[in-house]
Amino acid sequence: MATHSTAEATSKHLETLKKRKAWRALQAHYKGVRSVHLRTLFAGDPKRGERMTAEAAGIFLDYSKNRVTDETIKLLVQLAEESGLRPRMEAMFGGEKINVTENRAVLHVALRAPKGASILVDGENVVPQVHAVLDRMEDFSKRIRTGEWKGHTGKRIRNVINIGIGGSDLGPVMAYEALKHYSDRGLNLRFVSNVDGTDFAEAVEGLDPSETLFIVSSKTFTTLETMTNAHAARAWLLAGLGGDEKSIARHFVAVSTNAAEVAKFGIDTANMFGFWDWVGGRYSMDSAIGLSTMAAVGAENFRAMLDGFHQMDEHFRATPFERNLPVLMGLLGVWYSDFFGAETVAVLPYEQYLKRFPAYLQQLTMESNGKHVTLEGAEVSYATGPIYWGEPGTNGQHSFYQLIHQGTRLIPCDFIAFAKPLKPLGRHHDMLMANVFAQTEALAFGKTSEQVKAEGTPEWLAPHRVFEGNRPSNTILADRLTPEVLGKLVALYEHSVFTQGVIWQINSFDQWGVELGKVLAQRIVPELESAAEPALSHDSSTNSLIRRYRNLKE
Ligand code: G6Q
Repeated sequence: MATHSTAEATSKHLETLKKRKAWRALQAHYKGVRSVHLRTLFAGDPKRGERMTAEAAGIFLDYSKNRVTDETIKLLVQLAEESGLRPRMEAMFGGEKINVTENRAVLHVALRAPKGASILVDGENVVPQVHAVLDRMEDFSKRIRTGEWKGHTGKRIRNVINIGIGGSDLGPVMAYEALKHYSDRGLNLRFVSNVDGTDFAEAVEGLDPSETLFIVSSKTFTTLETMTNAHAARAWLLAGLGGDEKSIARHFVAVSTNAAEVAKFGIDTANMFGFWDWVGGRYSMDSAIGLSTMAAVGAENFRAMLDGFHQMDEHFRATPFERNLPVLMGLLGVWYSDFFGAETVAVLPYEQYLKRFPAYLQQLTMESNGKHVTLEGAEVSYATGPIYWGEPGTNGQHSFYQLIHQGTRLIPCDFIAFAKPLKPLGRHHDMLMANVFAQTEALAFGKTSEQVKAEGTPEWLAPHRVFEGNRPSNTILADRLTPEVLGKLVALYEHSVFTQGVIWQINSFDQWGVELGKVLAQRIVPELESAAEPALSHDSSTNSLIRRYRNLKE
């Protein structure tokens, strides 16, 4: 299925990961490093905290508080090289069909390529198409933001509701929250994703249909949840506007690759914003899927975000691995997952506006690298994508940090912080930042039994108050959360996920794991809805749950 050049680029790297020289060297090296304490590493190298850092495009990464030595980094970089990270990167940037199970190119990098760049897919330069859609998005957003676009009754649009799910929801929600500071507060943005009717009901609560515009965001325009919600929106609108079908054109626009289905729904395809099969859902927030983001923050800010993405793309593509932010972060993830057996990564943004960033990253990382077979379909014999989770600081400190500090599991943490607040308020920001630095310090260095006892703690209580430390973290520091910086941050994680996928030899760009449940649900719907008692042929648990539900439902 793969194109020849992709097959060539990958085949020589497809010997088992565990047989690679660097992997075997890392295994031996791990035995020497696993019990070395960060206290020792820092004591032995007073400049470690200055040395083990990297900076690109205004994003500073301090990785010194990781359980690594220079040798570890050297071997991990070697592993990336032996895994063919460089040619795989070039295959992606070059538009090769590296998503082999879906026979697609993977070109989110083209979405932020500057005008004039050339990226070929099947011999065609896609960059002009990208910019043509961006220009249309800009025109539309301007009309919404200035009030030029009127609803069916001539009223100005005050509410924009994005209907989408997964990649057509999480990015827009995250970006809207992240960039709220830059948004037009006269426009009320809401999001509907869940097929749970409550989501829709709450999203339209208190809204006037004559002032409301729906953006139906769906690459396929066939997704059950999105179509169900879009039809609910249609009915809500028509009920509010006296049933006039003509109102649909003024209150619905679509973001999709499927013009036929968009037209069937009744949306004028003149109000459809397209993208392409080489944009994966979870990599699409910078495509037309970002239309709600652009409506909220304006085209200039959206383009600044794209520029930020692009700067990180360039850094990823051009920088030697040992100074390459996404590569370093990706490799550290491999080190903890595959050698230390860490099962999760905590992402801890110390910026309230990034409150949905961990949720966004969960899809990006876990849908991409939650795979158990290699590109060639062989079962892997090592751990792949870890579980990502997190909450904004400092809230997490008063809940789950206990386990990170004193629990029995190793949880590598990414702390994300900004030098300048968007909403300066008294001493708040210094307090927030003091907590970032204090947490990484406490995690790394802990508090010994001697220190605890020296404070006069009774013997029996001392073990409870000891922090063993040696808990690794990255600190990611940037100047301020701007649209540009948001683009850089997302691209940083996108490419870190890519790096890991290459090492693990998996396809980070398909998502077959979400299919089975969807198919089974479609089969069960009529069994729940039929008036006559259906003949059920599931297992005994599923059968009896369905019967119980049928008996209980209204
Ligand atoms: C993302 C996935 C998935 C997808 C949704 C929505 O990478 O493919 O989360 O985005 O299932 O799909 P549609 O945009 O086609 O409605």
